[in-house]
Amino acid sequence: MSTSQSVFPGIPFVESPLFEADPARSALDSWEQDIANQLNSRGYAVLDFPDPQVGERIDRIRACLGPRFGLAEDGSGDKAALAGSRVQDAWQFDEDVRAIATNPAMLGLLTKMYGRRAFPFQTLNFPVGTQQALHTDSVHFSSIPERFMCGVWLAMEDVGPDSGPLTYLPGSHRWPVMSNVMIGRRGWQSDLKSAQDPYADAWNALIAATGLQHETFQPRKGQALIWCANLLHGGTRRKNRDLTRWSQVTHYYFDDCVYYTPAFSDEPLGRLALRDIVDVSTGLKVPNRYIDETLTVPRPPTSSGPRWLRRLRKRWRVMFSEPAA
Ligand SMILES: O=C(O)CCC(=O)C(=O)O
Ligand SMILES: [Fe+2]
Repeated sequence: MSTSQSVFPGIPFVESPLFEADPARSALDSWEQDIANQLNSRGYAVLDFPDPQVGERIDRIRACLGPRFGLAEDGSGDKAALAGSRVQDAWQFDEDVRAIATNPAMLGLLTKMYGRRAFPFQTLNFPVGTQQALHTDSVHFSSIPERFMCGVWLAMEDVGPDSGPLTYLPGSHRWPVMSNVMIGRRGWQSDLKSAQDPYADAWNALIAATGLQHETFQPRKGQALIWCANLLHGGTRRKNRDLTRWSQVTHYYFDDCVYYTPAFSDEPLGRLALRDIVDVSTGLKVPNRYIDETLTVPRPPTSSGPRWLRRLRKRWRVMFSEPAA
């Protein structure tokens, strides 16, 4: 075990304040050291996806998913109409999506980088640029302890400047993790179009104050980028809407954490919008755990269903969720 992990088991190895001085770094091979240094200093790392068959897998995935987006076998079709398109969790029916998400070299690498076992819990396949506003994945997929989450973005074709490449702010991963507490907002049972919306003003203020500059990722097919949970990133404008920008994003969590969505939580009051997480590698649910205890925190009820059920839920809400007087 590294010094950093024995002193700070609740901080990912590559994000630890002890990272630079940690003798455990010398136990990493040079590929791992390079990636660890990139993650630590910039909040992302670029690498060739560690699978010799990745090119063929990509071709098969595009052939399988293309028709869902109205694209013909030769790739022709109305790309402009694909704004916002994605397939979530195609790993459930596509063996190649699953193989990329569960790539053993990637799992081994992430496990070393974070100091806990990594597991994939979600895949997203995009046929075109997302144009998604700048955000951190932390506000979608938070954890306690914080930062035990990362994304791996795989280029499923060469990406040029006009198809809306991925963008990010190197160094922004070192900012405090955005929370409702910081921006003075109540989250529990709030209604939002997107879990990232409440934090946009705060991120914009940080960008203006720090002057951090955007970079874009214009990779070759088969290159990948790992981003830390708190790295600010998004999709740039699709300057040419006839271009595709096929990609797979796999989101990873790490063992023995609480997995929740901060936008719908009030952490100090113990109200956590817990996530039901499934490990893509095993297809099994992963329990929410804090140190050596499994959590059974009440969840926000939904407002659908018959009247008797809604009444029951309301009573349940009053019993478990109202602030103590
Ligand atoms: O591919 C992109 O443009 C961004 C995707 C993203 O932010 C995510 O999946 O977390
Ligand atoms: Fe993201």
